[in-house]
Amino acid sequence: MATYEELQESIIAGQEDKVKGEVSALLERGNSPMEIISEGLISGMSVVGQKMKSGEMFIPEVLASAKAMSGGMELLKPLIVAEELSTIHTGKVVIGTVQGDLHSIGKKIVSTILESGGFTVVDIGVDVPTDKFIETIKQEQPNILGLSALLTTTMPRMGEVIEALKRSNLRDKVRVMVGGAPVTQGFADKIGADGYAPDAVSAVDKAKELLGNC
Ligand code: B1M
Repeated sequence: MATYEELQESIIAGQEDKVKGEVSALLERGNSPMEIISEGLISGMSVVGQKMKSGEMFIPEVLASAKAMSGGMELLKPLIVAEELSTIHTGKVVIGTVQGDLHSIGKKIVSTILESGGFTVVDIGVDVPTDKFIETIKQEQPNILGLSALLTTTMPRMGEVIEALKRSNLRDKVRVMVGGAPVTQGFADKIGADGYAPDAVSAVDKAKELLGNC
């Protein structure tokens, strides 16, 4: 019988097949998809982060953990969207990780939970140049632009995107929400973002709040 501790261990060990088996077993036992994500997948990944920082884990091992996490998410994503999808169309979000930053996992989780909250999400990936954000906003005309960054070196790109929005006369057409492990409310305020969310669940609340201000 799988436990959250075992699932965390399998994420840390980068064992995708085991992760999938444990996610399936936890689902069969009636655990909720959201709880499996937070108590198993994200908790496991935060241990990976600590081990990466302390030099106990290296890039190839971290990549295996990331792949194992994505494997688990593949099983959970359709369930979350089917289980919690609101029937009310709430708005459109364009989301991406800023240029120079390849971290995709948190952004993908935020996208999934936003979809489950009834938002239409256009995920334009990682390492997204500022011009590409501007071009996509012109094409998609979203209510909200979501920017993710996991590196202290790429966080300043968020401010650059906001400046580019101003230059393109788009700043008053879209609300900007920022997030990612190193991002704070103070940083969001400093660069002139409209909202900050520390995790995926609060990202949905913040997006709904921002939509109310559109
Ligand atoms: Co990287 N990495 N990494 N990494 N990596 C971190 C971020 C780091 C903190 C690890 C550490 O040292 N402890 C560190 C950054 C240090 C810093 O900047 N101060 C780091 C580093 C240094 C690097 C490299 C430079 C390492 C190197 O090459 N020497 C390199 C950079 C590559 C690049 O981007 N150019 C690198 C590479 C990688 C991998 C490719 C190996 C892999 C990414 C794989 C992938 O994403 N496909 C990786 C990983 C996996 C991590 C850690 C271990 C885990 C990140 C993660 O997925 N967390 C990470 C350590 C950590 O964060 N503890 C680390 C799980 C995820 C669910 O959480 O992404 O925070 P998170 O998302 C959350 C919230 O932040 C929030 O909601 C999400 C869900 O709750 N959120 C938003 C995120 N985006 C949001 C947007 C919103 C709202 C909320 O609104 C729009």
